[in-house]
Amino acid sequence: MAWIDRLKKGLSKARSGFAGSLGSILKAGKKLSADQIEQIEEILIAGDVSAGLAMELTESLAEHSRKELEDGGLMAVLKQEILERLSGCERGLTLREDGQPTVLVLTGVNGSGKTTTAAKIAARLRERDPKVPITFAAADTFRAAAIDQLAVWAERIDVDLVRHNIGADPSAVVFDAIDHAQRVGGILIVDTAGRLQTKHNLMEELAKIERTVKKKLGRGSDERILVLDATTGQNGISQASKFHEAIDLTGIVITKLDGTAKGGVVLSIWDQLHLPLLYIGVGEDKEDLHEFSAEQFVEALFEN
Ligand SMILES: Nc1nc2c(ncn2[C@@H]2O[C@H](COP(=O)(O)OP(=O)(O)O)[C@@H](O)[C@H]2O)c(=O)[nH]1
Ligand SMILES: [Mg+2]
Repeated sequence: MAWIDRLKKGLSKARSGFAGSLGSILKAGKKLSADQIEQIEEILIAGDVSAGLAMELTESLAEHSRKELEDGGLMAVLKQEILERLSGCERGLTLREDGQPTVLVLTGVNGSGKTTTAAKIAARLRERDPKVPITFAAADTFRAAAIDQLAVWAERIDVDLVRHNIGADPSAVVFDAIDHAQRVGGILIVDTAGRLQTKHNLMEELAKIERTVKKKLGRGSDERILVLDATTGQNGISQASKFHEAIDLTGIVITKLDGTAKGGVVLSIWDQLHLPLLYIGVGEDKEDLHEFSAEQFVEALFEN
């Protein structure tokens, strides 16, 4: 299935929920009543669009609705506004070209989709260049199942895996994984743990991983990516701020957009944090992750 079709399928809940509610008010380009204007703002906020941005979008629609518009004119205004708001948020993954290994660190709370995303990114990179060596570092040493899950993916996609035993220091895994990546070259993807409270604070653990990268390579990791579950909405945004404060994130992956009737989190993240959206996930298959395109997103979200 082509990506645009997967995306449309993945966004079907959001399309009939959030986007559908907006569409039914905005259709036909009629002038908006005060009630409808209020309703639009409520739908945007309920759809995980942050309050300030919802107000701005609503004001713009109200202003346009006072003008003479063709059928569907307001819908076009909304799409255009959203595209403008998302401008700058697309960015491709940083891949080094100086012969040193590229280091990507995936972070996020438990269950957000880190391990699956590590696998999907590896599969995407493989597709792009089948010859590039890829290594996984199993730095979620908290549960044996977490290491095994990554091992299964490593075998399926045919990438190298550096693992230690359960309970090992995640930084020690990263240390060895960098050694390996320096030997074979290519890309190192570090899968980390997500539990927030244990004997070691997660943020300290992530900071230590970063120090290990710096010590080994004389520079930081190339990407520190937050993997965010779209169904956590505004809560996810405050999570993102915490991770950002702790480890200076470089980008975001939003997963599980197929599981939400909203979708506004995509707008809110960029609006509030200005962190680029590298990929979005719309399902559990390895083909269900793709580089983010604002235009495709808006098209898939609002298509009738
Ligand atoms: N529906 C859906 N499920 C996803 C997506 N990404 C990950 N998952 C599922 O979310 C669950 C947790 O993922 P996992 O990668 O283990 O999360 P981790 O704890 O952050 O490593 C798994 O069942 C994944 O298959 C997505 O985009 N859509
Ligand atoms: Mg995991």
